[in-house]
Amino acid sequence: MLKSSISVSRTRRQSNAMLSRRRFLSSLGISSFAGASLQPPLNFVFLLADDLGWSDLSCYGADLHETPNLDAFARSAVRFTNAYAAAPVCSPTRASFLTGKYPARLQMTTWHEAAQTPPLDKPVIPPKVRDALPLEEVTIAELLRRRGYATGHVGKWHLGTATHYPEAQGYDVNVGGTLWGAPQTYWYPYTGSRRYGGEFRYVPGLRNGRPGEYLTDRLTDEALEFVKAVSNRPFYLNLWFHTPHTPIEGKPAYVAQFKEKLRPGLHHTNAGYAAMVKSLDENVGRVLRYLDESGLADRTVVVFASDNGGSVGNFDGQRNTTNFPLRSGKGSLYEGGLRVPFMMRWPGLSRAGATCEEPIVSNDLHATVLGADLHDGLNLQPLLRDQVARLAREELYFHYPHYYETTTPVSAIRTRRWKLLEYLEDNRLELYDLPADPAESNNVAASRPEIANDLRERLHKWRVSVNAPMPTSPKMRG
Ligand SMILES: [Ca+2]
Repeated sequence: MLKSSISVSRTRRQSNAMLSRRRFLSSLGISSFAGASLQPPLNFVFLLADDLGWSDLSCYGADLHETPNLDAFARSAVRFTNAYAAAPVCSPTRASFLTGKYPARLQMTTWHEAAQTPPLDKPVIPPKVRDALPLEEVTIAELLRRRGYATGHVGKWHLGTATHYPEAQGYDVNVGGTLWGAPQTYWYPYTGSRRYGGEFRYVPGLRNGRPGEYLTDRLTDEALEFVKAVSNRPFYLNLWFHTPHTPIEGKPAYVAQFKEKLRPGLHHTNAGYAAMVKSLDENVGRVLRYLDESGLADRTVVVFASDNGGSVGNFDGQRNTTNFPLRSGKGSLYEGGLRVPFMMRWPGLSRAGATCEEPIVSNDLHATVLGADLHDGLNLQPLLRDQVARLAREELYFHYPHYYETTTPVSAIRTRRWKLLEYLEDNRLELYDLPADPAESNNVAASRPEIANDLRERLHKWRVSVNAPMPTSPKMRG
């Protein structure tokens, strides 16, 4: 898996040997790991927010926002403080959650709409990359369905056009999953055009609604209907909210509530965004309450996460959010673009109210559900049991060879202490001592060249090993 330049302990070598055996058996279609983690079968509920920033929840330090249900969930779950999205934008992180692979290995490094149309007027030309998750990739849904699970997807998908919708990737049920990364509007009937380009957008499966109905509420209604219909057997549900992605449209009463609360000195200043976060929180609360009241909570794993850092761009003239104290936001490989809320509650395994500082990445979810290290992901179950345990992994890698309003093409490597960014227009390096400088404000690449060079070498080796798509020079055009 992730090769480390640091020598591995005997225990790690043994665990790697076990891993190889598992991989070998799994390549034969034999699962040596099915028994321990899935007997009796646990249900899985994966709640994913869209563009929710690292400090957008009260339990992660938000000041304006109010998230009592997610804060209560944190007290019943393990809360990760160094959890990373594999990419700073939507589609690649979603692909990494489902497959356990780095987006660079999947050749899916930017979102669906941007993948095939790189700009040609920049210092380097970003690569054309895959705009859909290949059907031959094995998703969590496909693996669990083979084990008899009912599988459902509700909400944002953004992993390809109709031939690559959830139904083609192992989900029995798909409500609302399409090629689009954002709804036209959060208000019923959720249709229209122009806001995100010319095409007419809608949310399939939600036609029979009521005027005044709000998308975040409706998706939860649909998710609970799915659970009620299938809970006599093991089930796996994705409830992938659009919230709080643009358009920034909160319920008016909540917007008014947060406008009242605004005062000088707050980091979060967008009442509409705060209203959307409140709706997200309420709906997570509805799901958790249903699991409690129906008796399912004791045999249901619940994961809450976001797909990339908070958006620091503007909508209707107002900044969406801040990832304070982290630098930058969505699109960037600084911490604000990558670090996300991530909480997991595993009955019989996780310690309620614990905090875990070990760096983890979205790739790890796939391995964790299976209970075995696989592809680019590690099984996090040992961390749920013991929050000061360490994973047998010395570094995480990120690769975004594209432009965004917050970045130029860039790759990064993060060890427990250091983070190196290599900007691909001119190969310039930035090195940060993360524990001492979590805001990435003091670039020490020039004063610590030995660290910078070692990390650059490891980053380059990794890029070659996964065949990472790279930008090209305009001189090479044509
Ligand atoms: Ca997103």
